[in-house]
Amino acid sequence: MNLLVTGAAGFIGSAYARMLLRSDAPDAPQVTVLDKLTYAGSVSNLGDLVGGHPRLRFVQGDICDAALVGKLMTEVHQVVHFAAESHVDRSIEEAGDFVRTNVLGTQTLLDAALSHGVERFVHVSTDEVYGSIEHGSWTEDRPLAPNSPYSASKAASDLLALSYHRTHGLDVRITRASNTYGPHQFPEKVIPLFITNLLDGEPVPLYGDGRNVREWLHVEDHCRGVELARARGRPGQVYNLGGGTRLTNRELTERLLDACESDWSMVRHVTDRKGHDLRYSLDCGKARAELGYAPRHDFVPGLAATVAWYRENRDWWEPLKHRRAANGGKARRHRAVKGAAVAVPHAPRERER
Ligand code: NAD
Ligand code: TDX
Repeated sequence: MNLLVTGAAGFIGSAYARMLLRSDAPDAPQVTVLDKLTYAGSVSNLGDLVGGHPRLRFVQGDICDAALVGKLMTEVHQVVHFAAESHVDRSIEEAGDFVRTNVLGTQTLLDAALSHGVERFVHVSTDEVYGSIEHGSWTEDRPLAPNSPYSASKAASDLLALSYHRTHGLDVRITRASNTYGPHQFPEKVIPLFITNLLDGEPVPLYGDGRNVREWLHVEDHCRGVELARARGRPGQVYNLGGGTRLTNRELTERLLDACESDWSMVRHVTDRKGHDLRYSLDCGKARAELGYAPRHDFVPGLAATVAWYRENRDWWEPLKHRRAANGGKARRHRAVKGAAVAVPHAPRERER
């Protein structure tokens, strides 16, 4: 079987491709990676596999390029679609690339999959499409109510994918996973940003009052969930993939400070993200019952291993961070705190403990 994996030079897609390529099962797929190599993508995330693995082909290109996508679809049986603009703060600063890649790119892939008779299309989405939930957890039938340009563009792509199932009968399956962490995550998302700042002795920017809650999922569990949806899911269905560990950003920060042998003097309370969602929480009963999905990584050892990976892989993240700093203001109005994307830092409040 030939599988097209989009966005597999990024954080989660590369972990998914590595997982598939580790397998020595006789029916393990041939993997074609299509990735534009934006700021968030790097061939190094695939290690030595590019050019060195007999079942991997890497194609640099844009999912909006209909001619390229059409050609690739003639060569594959199934698609797993990770490629996206993925960082909320960037979408608040400038939404154009989000609409282009996440909406138009997904539609370009769906059209090509349909016209070339691709048998299965897994669309990788996010819990953020549901909006924000103060109490309880979302099931898959919740109406979508996204709040950021990022999540609105993902919701649009989910609905397009479902429309290709309902209108054309294309076998589309959607996963909606919670906040994902692990090695190879670009140091703009909160966990790798805070770890790398702390390892450099730099302060970390905590948005607002830090009471926003996120549900954390290890990247390997995310990838297993996507693979289960591909292999065992049903056409036209949506599957929530949660990690089960729900923490306020203050609680998360506390754990990261401990893991990096640091303290609250390194925390800067900065102006809140615009439209900041208060809480995400997924009900994963459907994925558990239908797919046999359950996360395997506990958060405490998962986070410790992630911190260890960033400690040991400065060569990977230092150039990314310096490039980001050199690019400067596009995604940041203030640079007093590294990574304070749209927030205006102010003096730290009194030490918190
Ligand atoms: P990422 O930003 O690390 O990687 C995105 C990849 O897509 C990069 O390699 C980039 O080069 C590529 N890409 C971007 N635009 C492209 C285009 N036009 N054509 C081809 N390739 C392009 O993202 P990630 O965190 O790995 O997220 C992967 C998917 O999972 C996304 O669809 C995201 O919405 C979803 N998701 C992410 C999380 C999370 O916490 N990171 C949680 C739930 C769902
Ligand atoms: O510097 C920061 N300070 C801070 O307090 C950053 C970057 C974030 N935060 C807060 C905002 C959020 O409440 O931490 C929380 C997590 O922020 P991000 O890492 O930016 O993730 P989030 O906005 O929750 O979105 C992520 O999860 C769902 C991914 O980026 C999305 O791609 C995914 O769909």
